[in-house]
Amino acid sequence: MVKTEIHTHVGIISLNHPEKLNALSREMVHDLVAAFESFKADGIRVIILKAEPNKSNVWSAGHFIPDLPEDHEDPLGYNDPLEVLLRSIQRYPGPVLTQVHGSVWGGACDLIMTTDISICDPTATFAITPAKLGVPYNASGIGHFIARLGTNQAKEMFFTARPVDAITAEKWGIVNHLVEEDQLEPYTMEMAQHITTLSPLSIHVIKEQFRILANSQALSADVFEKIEGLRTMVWESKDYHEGLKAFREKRKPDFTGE
Ligand code: YXS
Repeated sequence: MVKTEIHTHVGIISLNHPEKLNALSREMVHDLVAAFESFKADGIRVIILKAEPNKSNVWSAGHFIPDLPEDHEDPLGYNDPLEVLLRSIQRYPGPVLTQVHGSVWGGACDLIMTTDISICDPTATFAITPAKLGVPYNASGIGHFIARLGTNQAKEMFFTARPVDAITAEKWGIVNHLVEEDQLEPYTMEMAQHITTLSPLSIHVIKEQFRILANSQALSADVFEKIEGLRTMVWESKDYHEGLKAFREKRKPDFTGE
């Protein structure tokens, strides 16, 4: 479900499941994590993550919704495949760049927030959608958005679940650069190749410090348990089941807040 290529010290990973709009299924995430591991073993210094085109012009549709559990289980727990992928991006010893053409949804938007540098073209949009499905988003994920955007914009994205267009995404800092469609690939590759000429050890250690500093806000056990209690209430709710059922039945959900 992914394609990989290597150009000297740059590794390219492309999401490649057009039939399901590159939704992040268990299988796709497994292949992605394996690609990161293999690039790490080969000493690849910079990774570009991109997506093969599809008819809907979707970069990724986010979590593969049929994988979300319906049996009283945390849908975004520590061992959820997407969470495992986000940690492998954060711990990759070199920068992970995303090259975005098309719309980005839900968990894939969290993935963009977790990568190191993002570049998009005017077709890109970004939406974070738990409120459309009744999903209790997790604290680490909300933290990724606050870190990248600040609280005001992060709240707007979560509370409206509306796609943010490419111009706004650049203004808000979701992406570092918005470039013309025909420049997306060369611009991203030039930046990646430039980074490979710099000290990989220095960059690795700086990236690790960014990761540690971003997680340096300690939560007390009490606060952590409170957050988990609140989230449990949501995934055990009627709304969560209604959100998943409505997706299966291809209709709008009818949420009651129960
Ligand atoms: O009916 P078939 O078999 O052809 O499959 C359809 C869709 O069911 C499938 N598909 C997905 N399958 C699993 N998980 C998904 N997230 C997903 N999205 C799409 O792909 C086939 C083509 O989709 P279709 O016919 O709807 O294409 P379209 O061009 O009419 O519409 C494109 C979209 C992206 C607007 C539409 O597919 C859509 O709204 N997809 C869901 C986007 C979304 O809300 N993603 C969030 C996933 S949940 C998640 O990431 C977190 C848990 S959270 O929400 O908390 O952030």
